[in-house]
Amino acid sequence: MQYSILNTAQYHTLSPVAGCHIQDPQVSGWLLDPTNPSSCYPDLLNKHSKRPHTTPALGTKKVSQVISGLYSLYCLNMKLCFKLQSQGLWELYSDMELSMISVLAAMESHHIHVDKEALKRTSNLLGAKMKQLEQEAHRAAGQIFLVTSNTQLRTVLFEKLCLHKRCENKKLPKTINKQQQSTSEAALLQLQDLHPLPKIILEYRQVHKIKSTFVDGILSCMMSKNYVSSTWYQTSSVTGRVSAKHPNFQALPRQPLQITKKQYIEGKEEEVVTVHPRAMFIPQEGWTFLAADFCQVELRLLAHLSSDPELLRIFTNPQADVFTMLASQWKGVSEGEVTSEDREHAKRIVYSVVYGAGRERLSGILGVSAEQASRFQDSFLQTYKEVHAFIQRTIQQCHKQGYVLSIMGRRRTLPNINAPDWGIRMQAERQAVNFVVQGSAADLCKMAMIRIFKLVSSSSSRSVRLIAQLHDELLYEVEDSQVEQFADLVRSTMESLQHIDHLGVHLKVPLKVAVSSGKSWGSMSELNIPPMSPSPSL
Ligand code: TTP
Ligand code: MG
Repeated sequence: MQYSILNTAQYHTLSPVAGCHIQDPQVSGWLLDPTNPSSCYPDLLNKHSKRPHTTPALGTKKVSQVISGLYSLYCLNMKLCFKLQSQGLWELYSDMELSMISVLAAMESHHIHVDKEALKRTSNLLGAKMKQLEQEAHRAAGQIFLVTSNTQLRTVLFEKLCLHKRCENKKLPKTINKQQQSTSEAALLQLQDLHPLPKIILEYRQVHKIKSTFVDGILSCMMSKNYVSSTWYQTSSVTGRVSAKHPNFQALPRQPLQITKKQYIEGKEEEVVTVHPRAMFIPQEGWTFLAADFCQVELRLLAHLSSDPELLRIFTNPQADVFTMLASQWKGVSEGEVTSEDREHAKRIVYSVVYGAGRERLSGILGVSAEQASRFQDSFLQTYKEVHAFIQRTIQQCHKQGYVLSIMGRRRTLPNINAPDWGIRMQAERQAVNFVVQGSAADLCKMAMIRIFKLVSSSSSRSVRLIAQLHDELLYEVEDSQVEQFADLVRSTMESLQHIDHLGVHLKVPLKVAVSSGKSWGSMSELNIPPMSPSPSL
C-alpha cells in the first residue's frame, strides 16, 4: 500500500504545507535505477548512501537513535538529489514524479462502486460454462483428464491423438526446459483445425482467466463492501508506467466476452451471454464516468521520433484514421473497403514491429503462417523506412552509451545490450526501442494527469475525481451537470501536451484525444464536443 492516507479533501487541507520541499527517496532511487529499485528503506541506504543501515547497538538511547536515523535520511536524500542532478533526471523528478504522488494518493482513496450482485451472477455463469467445456473436452478426448494440467493435456494431444503427426510443414513450439511439445496458446492455435479439443481448451482457458482474474478477483477485493479502491504503484515499472493491484484495473478487457451457454432442456436454443467485466463498475448516483483516450499515442510518438515523412503526412490530416489507411495500402483496397478486422491486423503488425514481437507470435495473433507474418513486418519496414532507421539508431545509441531516454528524459540503463549471448542481447535491443516509445507515452499520460489534477484542485466548484489510469486512457467520475464542460477541459489539456516548453517537448504530430461517457464503464459512448477551445491557463 503506497498512499493510503490522503483523500482529495485531506489534500486540500494539507495545501498550506504544499510550499515545503518534499523528497521521496523511493521515487528517486527508482528513477535512478528502474530495473532494480530498492524494495525498502534499508536497501536504499545500503545502495546509495555512505552510511549503510545498521541496527542500533543494545542500550543506545532512543534520542540518539532518532538523531542518527534522521541524519542518515538527510545524507541519503542529499546523495540521491546529487545523483538525479548529475544524470539529468532532476526536472523529471521534481516536475513530474513528485507531483504524481498526490495525484495517485487522491486516486487511490476514491471508492469505485461495483454492481456486486451482477458480479456474483457472472461468476456462477462462468463456473457453469467451465463445467460444460470440461465435459466437452472429455468427450472430444474420449477420456476423463484434468483440463488444467498441461502434462495430462500433452499426453492426450500428442500421445493419444498424435496431432503433431498431422501438422505438415508446421513447426510446433516446444517447451523451453524439456523440449517437449508445448500446450501453449500458440501451439493450440496451430492445432485448432485438426481436432475439436484444442479449440475447447482455448475457450476453457479464456473463460477461466476471465472468471478468476476479472470476476472472482474483483469480488475478493470487496469483502463486505460494495466498492473497490485499487492500490496504485508509482515505482513498479521500468518504463515509467503506473500499475494497479487489488484489483488490477489496467488488465480488465476492453471488449465484452461472448459466451455460448448450452441449454440442457430439450428444444431450448443455445443462449449467447455477453460478459463485460467493465460493465460492473458504475458511477455514484448523479455522477457519470468520463474516459479520455489518447488516440494511437504510441504510433504518433513513433512518427515523431522517426520523422518518417509518410507517417507524419498521415497524421497531419485530423480526419484520417491511420490504421485504416495502413490497412488499405497493404491490402490494395480503398479505405471504405477496409474491415475492422483488417484495421486490427494492421495495428498488430505495426506494434509487433516496434516492440519486436517475433513472427511466430504475430502469426498466432493474425492466424497466418509465420512466413506471411514475417512478410507483413518486412513490408511495413520497407514502406516506412525512417521507422526502420529509428529502430536501428536507438539500438546503436544504446550500444554506445549503455542507456536510452524517453522524450522527457526518463532513463533506462540496459547492461545486457553488449552481452555476448545473442538471445540476451536481442532482448535488450527490443527493450531499448520499447522503452523509448512506451516510456514517452507514459510521460505524456502522467503529465496529463498532473495538469488536470491541478486544474481540478484549483477550482472549488468542480466535482470531478480521477478513478483510474489505463496507460493511454484516463477514467474520471464527474457530476452529471459538469460532464460536457469537463470533457472539453480534459481534451484540450491532453491535446495541448504536443508542446511542453519547459521540458523541451515539441512533437511533430498533433495529439488526438477521444472522450466518451457513460453510466457504466462498459457502456461508454463517444462524446462529440465542439472543436478545441483555447488552452486552459494553469
Ligand atoms: P489501442 O488503443 O488498441 O491502440 P491505438 O490507440 O494505437 O489504436 P486505436 O485507434 O485502435 O485505439 O492500444 C493502446 C496501446 O497499446 C497502443 O498505443 C500500443 C499498445 N499496443 C501494443 O503495444 N501492442 C498491441 O498489439 C496493441 C493492440 C496495442
Ligand atoms: Mg486507442
